[in-house]
Order: sequence, then C-alpha cells, then structure tokens
Amino acid sequence: CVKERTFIAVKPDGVQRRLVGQIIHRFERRGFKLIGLKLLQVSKDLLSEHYCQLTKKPFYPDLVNYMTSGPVVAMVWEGPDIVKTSRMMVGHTNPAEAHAGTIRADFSFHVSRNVVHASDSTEGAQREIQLWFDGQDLLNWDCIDQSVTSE
Ligand code: DAT
Ligand code: MG
Repeated sequence: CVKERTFIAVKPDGVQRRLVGQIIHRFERRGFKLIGLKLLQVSKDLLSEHYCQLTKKPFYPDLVNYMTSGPVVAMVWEGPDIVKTSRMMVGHTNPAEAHAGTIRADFSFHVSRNVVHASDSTEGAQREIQLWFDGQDLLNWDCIDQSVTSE
C-alpha cells in the first residue's frame, strides 16, 4: 500500500484542554504510525509561513493571537491515504458543520477554536512537514502490526 505522510497539530486550545492524549489516541486506534512529535511555542514567522494563503483574511490577526497563545503539539503521521482520511477524522473547518464523530465536532463548537490542524493535500503535507520538522527528527521505524492491518 502507498505510504503517505501528513502534518497534524493540536492547537493551543486543545493542549490547554488536555485533549492531546485523546487526539493521538484517534490516530493510533485507526492504525496510523507516528513518525514525529514535539511540543513547541509557535513563532509568528512560522505561523505566517504555515498559513501563507490566509494572511490577507480578516480573521488572520485573531488566528495569529490564538495560535501563538500557548504550546502546540506538532506531529507527523503515516499511513495509506492518510491526508484524505485524517481530514475526514478531523472534520469540517467550522465545528458547527462537522459531522458527529469527527474530532472537531466532538470537542469544539466555534471555527476560531477548532482544536486541531490537518494538512489538506499531499503537496500541502510535504510543505508543512518540511516547515515544522527537521528531517532528522522524523523516524522511519517498523510497525510490527503492519502485516495485519494492511495487505
Ligand atoms: P482548515 O483548518 O480546516 O484547513 P483553513 O485552512 O481554511 O481550514 O483555515 C485555517 C484555520 O483558520 C482554521 O482551522 C480556523 C481559522 N479560520 C478559517 N476560517 C475562519 C473564519 N471564517 N473565521 C475564523 N477563523 C477561521
Ligand atoms: Mg487548512
């Protein structure tokens, strides 16, 4: 099966609300593989690179304040079709429109405090992984259950 990687982050509201474990649990129980993980205080520079397509939006200043208000847990996860699947697991940008069972629907109700980030395309994932992580901090390891969870 095709190995794909994506960038997932627990935003400051998720960390403050002690949701890190529950969010990691959803990716683990799906069978995805953790490749990189760190807790960091995000700089405005990193954030403007990360959200480079949004810097002109009216909500951008509030987004910067929110995303730099406390620590973020940044992760790289790997698995077949993980970019699309993780977007489904995370749910609609606006939690009010997200389906029940998605992270955003289960843990939040407002678009400006939606708990988690997931890359929206394979190109975006590659860009974000390079932006947030040094290659040496990503670990290639053998998951012993891989022959059971996929062909
Ligand atoms: P997503 O995080 O689902 O990829 P996005 O890339 O369009 O959504 O926007 C990035 C973040 O910006 C989003 O998670 C929350 C914030 N945001 C988006 N639209 C917003 C809006 N209309 N008002 C306030 N914040 C918004
Ligand atoms: Mg996005």
